[in-house]
Amino acid sequence: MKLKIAIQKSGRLHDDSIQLLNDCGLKVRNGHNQLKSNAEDFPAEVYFLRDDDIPQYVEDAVAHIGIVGENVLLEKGRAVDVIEQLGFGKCRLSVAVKKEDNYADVSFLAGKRLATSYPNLTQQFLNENNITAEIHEISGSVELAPGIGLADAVCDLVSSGSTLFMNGLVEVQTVLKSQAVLVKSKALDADCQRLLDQLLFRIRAVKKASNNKYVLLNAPNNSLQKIISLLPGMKSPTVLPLAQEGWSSVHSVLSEHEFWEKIEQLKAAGAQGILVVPIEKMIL
Ligand code: PRT
Ligand code: ZN
Repeated sequence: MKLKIAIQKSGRLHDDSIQLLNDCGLKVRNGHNQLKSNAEDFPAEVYFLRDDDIPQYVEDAVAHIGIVGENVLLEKGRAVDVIEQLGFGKCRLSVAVKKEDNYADVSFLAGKRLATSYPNLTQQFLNENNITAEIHEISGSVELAPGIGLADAVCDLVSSGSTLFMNGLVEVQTVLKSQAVLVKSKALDADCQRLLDQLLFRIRAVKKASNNKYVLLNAPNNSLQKIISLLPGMKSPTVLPLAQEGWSSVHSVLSEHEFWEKIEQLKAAGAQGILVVPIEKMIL
């Protein structure tokens, strides 16, 4: 009995997918020249596929679970369950027009030709806005379409925005925000579900750790209370006396989003020698 996991064979999600599985203790050999590979140290088999095919493999339970972008998942409309957002592969599906166009609102798109690799999501967006426009489905280099007269606008994936910029386009409307997600087949038997639960426990511990930092600092004892109040820690901070009289070492965990603000406050409260260390796994 093995948990069958579908990931992208090559492309933008491949490395992060392999990394996540490795961080969860599933050693997976790189699959550039193979269709599947056995994981070491966990009863799992990894399938390397085009990302477009992953939703269907999971719907059909050929793969029990998969890692795929929400953009692909929603475009394909397959019946699978999303179980976890994975925090990588972040991008947005956006409408972009030529920079010289006077775009005021979505009504600009009425009667225009829109090039996209996401015809379903684009059509849905147009419907929601009561706009009738022509959709030209193209599979790659969508951003070139307006420049060669194939379309008036595009609906394409954007991350940094530099591809649009280089092609004289400006992003005017976000259709969807996307990131990689873990999906599962609706038809998992009890054995698969048990393996999935084990893997999910590990994924959550890895995710939690990557959102947190371990912080060590030195504090003068007279500002210890103030510093402790700034650091919640998992239960409460660890405080150890330093060899030097009147000083303590304080250890705690800080979440990524409050990190910089707290560091400023800690310095202002008299903390010195602040060390910040990555956490590998975090189990609460
Ligand atoms: O071969 P296969 O079919 O598996 O791969 P693919 O070529 O279809 O997909 P791939 O590897 O390009 O992307 C896989 C997934 O990564 C996408 O489905 C998204 O979920 C996610 N992702 C995140 C992105 C981007 N960011 C992204 N920037 N996918 C594509 N892009 C492209 C975009 O299409 C445009 O051409 O990058 C360009 C824009 O990037 P910026 O940084 O210039 O804005
Ligand atoms: Zn693809």
